[in-house]
Amino acid sequence: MTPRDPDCLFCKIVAGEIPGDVVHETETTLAFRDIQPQAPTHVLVVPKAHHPNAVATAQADPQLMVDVVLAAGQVAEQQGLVERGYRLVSNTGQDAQQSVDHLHLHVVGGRALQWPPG
Ligand code: D5M
Repeated sequence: MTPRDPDCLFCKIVAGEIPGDVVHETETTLAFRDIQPQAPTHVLVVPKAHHPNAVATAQADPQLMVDVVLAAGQVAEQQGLVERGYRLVSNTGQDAQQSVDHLHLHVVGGRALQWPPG
């Protein structure tokens, strides 16, 4: 059975209990637009199963982490980001300002991005 946290915002979007602007779906992942976009294209790719962050996902289910990264690549392709490039970001923990404890890869692109991040 897919692990789920009943209090988790992204579990609720995966379950269809909260609306999401879904742009891509696979058997194990869902991708939807970020409600606070930081660039012309800003999509979040999540595993349908609840895992708190990227490392925890890779430890619990390595193939699932691969699925999430491959889905992010498909989103980048679908959104026309591949030619000019894009950023994959996974914030982990307090100092990184992770606000939802369910792994999400930010797929950010559509403009020239700054480095380093804040
Ligand atoms: O990123 C968490 C991201 O989740 C942040 O960029 C806002 C976004 N967010 C919050 N609620 C929603 C809903 N309901 N739909 C879509 N996007 C949402 P973090 O890396 O944890 O700071």
